[in-house]
Amino acid sequence: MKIWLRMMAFTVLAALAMALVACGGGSSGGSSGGGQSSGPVTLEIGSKGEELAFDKTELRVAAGQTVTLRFKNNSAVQQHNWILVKGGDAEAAAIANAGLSAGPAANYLPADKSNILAESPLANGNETVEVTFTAPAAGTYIYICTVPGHYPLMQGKLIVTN
Ligand SMILES: [Cu+2]
Repeated sequence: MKIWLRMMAFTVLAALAMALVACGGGSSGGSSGGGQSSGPVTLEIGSKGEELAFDKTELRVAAGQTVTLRFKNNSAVQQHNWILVKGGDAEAAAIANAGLSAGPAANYLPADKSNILAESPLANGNETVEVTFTAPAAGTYIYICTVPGHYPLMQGKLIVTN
C-alpha cells in the first residue's frame, strides 16, 4: 500500500512537472527558448532617451509567430518609427533614402513597400505606437527608423528562429 501511494505521488508530480514545462515557453517575449513556442508574443522596445538609438538592438521571435511590437518614443522632441526590412543593409539604406523625401504623412517610407515586412506608425515625442505582424521565415532581419538622419544610428536586428 505504501509503495502504491508513493508511485501515485510520483506520477502526479511528473504530470505537474510536464505541464509546467509545456506552459513555460509561451509566457513573454525576448527569451530565446529554442523557438518551440509559437503563440502570440508582445515585444517592447523604445528609443534611448534623446539619442538617435533604439534601447534594444536585438529582438528574438519564432518563425510564423504573431508579434505585437510596442515601440515607445522616449524622446520629447524627436519623431521615430520602427521599420522591419526584408533584405540586408542595401535594402535598408534604400528604404531610408527613399523615405527622406516621402515626408511624415507617408511615415518617411517609400510607396514601394515590397521590402518592408512591418512598419509602426510614426511616433511623436513620448508617444507609444504598435504594430502587429507575422514573424517571417527564420533568419536575421534589420529594423530601422526612417525619420531623416536617424537610419545610420537607429538600427537593430530581429533574429527569427525556427
Ligand atoms: Cu528615429
